Amino acid sequence: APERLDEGALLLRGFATAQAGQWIAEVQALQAVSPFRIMQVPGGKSMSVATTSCGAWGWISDAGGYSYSAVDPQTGRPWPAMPAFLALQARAAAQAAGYADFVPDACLVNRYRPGAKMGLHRDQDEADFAAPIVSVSLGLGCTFLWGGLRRQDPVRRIALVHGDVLVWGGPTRLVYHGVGPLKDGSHHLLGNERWNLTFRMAKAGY
Ligand code: MD3
Ligand code: FE
Repeated sequence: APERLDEGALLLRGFATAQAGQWIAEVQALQAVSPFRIMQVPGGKSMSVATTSCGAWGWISDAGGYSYSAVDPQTGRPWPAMPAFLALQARAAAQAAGYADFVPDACLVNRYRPGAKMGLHRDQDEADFAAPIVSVSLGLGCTFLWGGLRRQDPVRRIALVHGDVLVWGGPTRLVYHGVGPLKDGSHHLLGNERWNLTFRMAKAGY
């Protein structure tokens, strides 16, 4: 049964474990077309996490800021379409958390190697905050940092492992969150990496 973390935030432990092989194969196929790359953030620094996307819209960052783009700036081509398996699984996870009819138009994939981290931030580049975000963890576990609606709010630490799926919506959709530095380790499917997929409604209405 989903674990309720807060109003609108549910943790589905192990939701992706049984079919992890297919999750990983889908990401491998995607990154063969639109490879993982390190983006620059406004201010000029590089992210420590490598990213790619699939679906109608992909998340990008450059010196000018964050946005969603229909074209992969590295290939000059549209992002790969969202595989049916991924769209279906994201929809099923949202459904299990109480959000019916989730049809994501973007899936951002983050690749962490030891030391990679993600600082506290909010996801606010999407058009419609009524839609939830579904996040899937694969490979090495991590410490997920979960704050509040204000940057200075206290931060909870939640251990996420391979196969865990989080669904964020409602009052928690705009919380500050991040990921602590990845510890070195060895996962039987992904070696020293952690992959995170976040399914979003970037543009379409919900
Ligand atoms: C809560 N990714 O890609 S996933 C991101 O593990 C991102 O790679 C992290 O934060 C990762 O933007 C955390 C969990 C997550 C994702 C999006 C959220 C939690 C969220 C959006 C709103 C609230
Ligand atoms: Fe985020």
